[in-house]
Amino acid sequence: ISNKDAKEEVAKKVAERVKDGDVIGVGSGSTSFLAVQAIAKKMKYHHLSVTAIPTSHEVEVVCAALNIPTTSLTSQKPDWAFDGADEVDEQRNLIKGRGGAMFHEKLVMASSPENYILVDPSKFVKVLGENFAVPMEVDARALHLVEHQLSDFPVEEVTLRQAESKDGPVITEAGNLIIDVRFATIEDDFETRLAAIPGIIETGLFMGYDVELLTVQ
Ligand code: DER
Repeated sequence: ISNKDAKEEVAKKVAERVKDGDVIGVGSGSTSFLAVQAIAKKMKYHHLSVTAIPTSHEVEVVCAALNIPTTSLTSQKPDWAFDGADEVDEQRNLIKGRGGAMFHEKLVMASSPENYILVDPSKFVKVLGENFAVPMEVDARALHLVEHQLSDFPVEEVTLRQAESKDGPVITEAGNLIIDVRFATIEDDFETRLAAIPGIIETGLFMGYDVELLTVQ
């Protein structure tokens, strides 16, 4: 099965879970995008009323284009949520943030009683960090402080994420920078230890969350 077909399959699985009246946290990234399309189709076909809590401007625009009403965590919490991931290990720890939305994504995941992670087989790893660096949203004023405090970790490389169609670094929706940090190993307490460093707004480590994986073999 191709990766694209696998993503389509997984997107359909999450649309099957939609019930009338649901408030759903919607992740960012290409797999979540396919799921939103599948949900919009089901809403139209079955005349369901669903409200989305988007995790980025990108997915907010997609919901608007598909006539899915949106709300925000400021107004209400989701009944359930779905999102993609860059890596999933055997304990269902995740690396997320390739798309740079992990700050808002983690807020939605932490606010949701049920979380479905949509993953095609390419996302499974034996050990976190095999394929992806860990993205971190950092206040620009803390860049040097954070880099200094990261020396207490087994860091192999720290890269400031540069924008593609704009000179200079990526600026997140919250107005911060993103560094991509490659670790030699990732221990279970890294998410909490990194969160304690002043200036790290959020990391792409999602460890120990009670998530249900939706995948296809
Ligand atoms: O950036 C993110 O956190 C996305 O959810 C990412 O982890 C998965 O994106 P994909 O579905 O395009 O692989």
